[in-house]
Amino acid sequence: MRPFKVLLVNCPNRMTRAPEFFPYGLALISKVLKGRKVDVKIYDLNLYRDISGFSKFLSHNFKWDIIALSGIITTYSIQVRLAQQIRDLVPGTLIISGGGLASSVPELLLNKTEIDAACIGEGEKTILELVQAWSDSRDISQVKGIYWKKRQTGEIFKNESQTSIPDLDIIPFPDWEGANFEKYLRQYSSFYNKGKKARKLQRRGDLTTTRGCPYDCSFCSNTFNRQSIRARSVENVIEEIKLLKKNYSIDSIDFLDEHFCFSKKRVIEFCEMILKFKLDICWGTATRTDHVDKELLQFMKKAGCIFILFGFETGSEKILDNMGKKISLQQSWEAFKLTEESGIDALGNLIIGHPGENDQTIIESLDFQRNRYGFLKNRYVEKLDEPEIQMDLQRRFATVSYVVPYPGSRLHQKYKDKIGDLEEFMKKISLKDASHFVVNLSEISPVKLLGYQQILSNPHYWELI
Ligand code: B12
Ligand code: SF4
Repeated sequence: MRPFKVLLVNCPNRMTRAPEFFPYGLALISKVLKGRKVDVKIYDLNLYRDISGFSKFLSHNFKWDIIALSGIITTYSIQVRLAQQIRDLVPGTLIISGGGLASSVPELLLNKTEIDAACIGEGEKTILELVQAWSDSRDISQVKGIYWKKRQTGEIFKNESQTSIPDLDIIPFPDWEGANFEKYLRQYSSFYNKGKKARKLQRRGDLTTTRGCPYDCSFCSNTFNRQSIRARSVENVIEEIKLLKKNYSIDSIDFLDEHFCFSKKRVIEFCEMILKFKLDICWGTATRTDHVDKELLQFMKKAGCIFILFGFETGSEKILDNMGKKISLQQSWEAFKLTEESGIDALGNLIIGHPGENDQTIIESLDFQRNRYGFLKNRYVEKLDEPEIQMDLQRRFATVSYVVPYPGSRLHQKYKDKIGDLEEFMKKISLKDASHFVVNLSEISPVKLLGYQQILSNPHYWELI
């Protein structure tokens, strides 16, 4: 009997920037399948960005039992197109989709595309159940964690939810080889906009150490769980880093967690292990401003941390509150100051256009930008003539985006009337990031909001007004 064959396709998520991120989630799916002796291939369309190349590939390689698309919320249009191509070229195959898009709009995907099943959330258990069912009896009605469609009638079914994996350490390390890790390292693994120190690093590995987040910010469309968080053991993470260093000579890591510092004790333990094993690695991560303090930051700095990405979001207390961020402006400021004073770059995004946003709240965000900029200028005062420092400062304030009510977020639920037709909305956000204005939820006119975005993201203007 020939082995069961699965093709995993990484869908392009944006065209405006190079494919900087290794498809970590898909590489995990590949690894668990290989563990069951499934014949797996990853076709990384995000890396190659060549749709006609994909159809050529399919016409020559058509014996797939399952073809699985993977992509975040911005891959709707591309998944529609790919699913049609697959159906035309390989009519008998089961087409499934997993990742952020499938988790957020499963019914739309099944209604409007040739996709047969949408997998919700964490995929390691679901994909194994699906493969097992499809190879045994071709009946997927008992597979947990999916929505699926009866092709003949178009009827859509929602199966029982999948249970989450309580112990993340049982998940194997990603299929680096199958997912072109070396190619990402050679071509795309700099920290593009993460500060001067970071840009010098050459071989960045991406990994996650937690899943989920215990908070519930209005705009967040978390693929795992909001309200709970699970973490890998520090030993398990260190093991992965050691392997990445040994096999791929990485010099840096981007921890893609949403809230890396949720437990101070765990982060300190992690830093101690990095030092104990002399891993000599630079790294950066993301966390909330209310979970860092001086002691923790000192540990992090010593262990090689060079930047932390905070979700500052706004300089307005009222908007922080509206977002349900559960953070005060004072906490944002303190986190920024303490982080910079510890020698770690405190990076962070602002989001404008949230419900309740008005001229006054924008001015408050401008003040927040100005204060942070002023603080940094004072710190770098002796080097301010250096063009690299100037550019670095400019870049650090450029990440001001618009709030987008992505499906899966509380904002999406609440503002369905403003969003209008879901499919049209999904097309509008396809391949775009949140620097693209799609719907106005604020009290400001769209034209003014577009202007405010320009002003807030460019320190040059602040001196003029
Ligand atoms: C790296 C990253 C990116 C990368 C690309 C990631 C990628 N792989 O394509 C970049 C920087 C491009 C990016 C951009 C954006 N991102 Co982003 N990003 C992340 C981040 C930090 C890490 C992703 C990751 O590796 N996760 C870890 C792995 C293990 O999880 P995973 O990839 O989701 O995979 C699991 C499941 O989804 C599932 N799965 C995945 N594929 C498949 C396939 C099959 C067949 C099956 C069965 C299962 C399955 O199983 C995997 C293992 O359990 C996450 C936050 C997070 N920590 O997850 C946000 C996140 C994915 N991003 C998000 C958002 C909103 C965006 C933006 C749209 C927002 C913005 N500010 O502009 C932009 C879009 C810009 C654009 N057009 O691309 C949301 C996702 C929303 C959604 N529902 O899809 C997240 C969850 C952040 C959040 N909390 O809101 N992002
Ligand atoms: S925005 Fe960040 S803190 Fe808020 S729910 Fe999402 S991941 Fe958690």
